[in-house]
Amino acid sequence: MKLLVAFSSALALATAASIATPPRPAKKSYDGYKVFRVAVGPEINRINALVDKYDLKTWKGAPRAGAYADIVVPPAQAAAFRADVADLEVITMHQDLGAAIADESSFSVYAAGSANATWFNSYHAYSDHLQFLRDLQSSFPSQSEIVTAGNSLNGNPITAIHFWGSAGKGVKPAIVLHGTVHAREWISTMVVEYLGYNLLTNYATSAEIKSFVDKYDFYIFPVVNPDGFLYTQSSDRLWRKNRQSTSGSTCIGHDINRNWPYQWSVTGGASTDPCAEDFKGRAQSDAPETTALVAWLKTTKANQGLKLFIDYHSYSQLFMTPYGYSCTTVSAKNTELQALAKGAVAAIKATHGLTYQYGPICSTIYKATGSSVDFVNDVVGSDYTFTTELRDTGNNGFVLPASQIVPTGEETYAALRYLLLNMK
Ligand code: 0X9
Ligand code: ZN
Repeated sequence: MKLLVAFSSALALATAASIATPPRPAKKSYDGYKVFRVAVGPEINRINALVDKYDLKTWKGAPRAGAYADIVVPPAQAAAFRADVADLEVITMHQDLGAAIADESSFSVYAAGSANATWFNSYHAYSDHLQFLRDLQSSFPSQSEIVTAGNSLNGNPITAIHFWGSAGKGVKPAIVLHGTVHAREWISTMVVEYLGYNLLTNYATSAEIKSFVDKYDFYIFPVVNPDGFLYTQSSDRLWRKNRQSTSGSTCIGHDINRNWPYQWSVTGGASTDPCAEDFKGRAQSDAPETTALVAWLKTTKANQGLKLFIDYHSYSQLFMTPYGYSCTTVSAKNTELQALAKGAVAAIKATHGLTYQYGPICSTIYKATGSSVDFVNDVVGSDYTFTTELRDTGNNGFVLPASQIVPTGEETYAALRYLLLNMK
């Protein structure tokens, strides 16, 4: 009865609020949209011309010769585009992107107080992610706390669960796992939560996990770009950046993974166009999310040391090391980092048989300036720094079926476990 009362007054409030608030623009429909993967060879200029002609979005940066271009095509242009690339190797990643999004967005209802493994059977609303973290924390009240690294532009707290082992809070070096920098990379949210959940809930029963949590303090940030993530759920599933405006432009969003204050001015690894998906911002660290995380990481490092930082993204199945800003400069401990990355991808393969490639960001994926990894490696000074691109390699891309959350979590844990066992 109490529940019913609470529900109906919440409904009354919601109704009142909806009368007072102007109508929100409808969520962007991707019904009938196709996603084509085109193998780009010497035809690079032709592919670029088609992207311009039909004003198409690409999922993994601008098309490059020798790589696949994953291209989103609205229904009205699909037949013409397909005919234009009829002589090339083309895979249809999504026959109907809207249908895949609808399927993925059937979130299961989360009842507060029920943080258990069924959480990982579907994707979830942002408010439920916060509730799940609070519930997990209250299941381990003497061993964990909720922390925030500061607020996003729109005032959403950048939230983590922090947990520790037998030595108590804040005395061991930190391990920071960081997801959903890019709003549409939903698998990274779930996987970062999976890693935290696995470590915390198995502490009492697994001697190995106890040894990890006794050795390090874990800070698990499933969503470092909450404004963007909320926007993917309210308005456009494929939004990538934060929700910041730029004077002189009507385009919204700065790419947080091009905004970190280190080697930010290097050219060729980010865009200066506010409308681009990889817009670097007008100045380094001008995104509030970057500023907050920079300060928090520096403080955490000063207080307790920083052993390991991993920034989780999707998709492409890559396990990468510094640097993004240069393809010729390598980290001082590159040999050791490559050996660890090699072991991590072997551990991934041993879990469900999937192949991940590894290597420095710039030579493995593309040049990216102002990325978190370069900053954390060189400026904050983490002992070990990695970033991954999770599943898949191009069947589903950003819209990965919920049935893959648990297996992706399992193989990603295997990689983390390898690092925890082998870092010096
Ligand atoms: O462009 C990026 O920031 C990364 N690819 S993504 O599709 N996830 O946006 C690649 C840059 C490498 N850096 C990290 N993965 N952190
Ligand atoms: Zn990303």
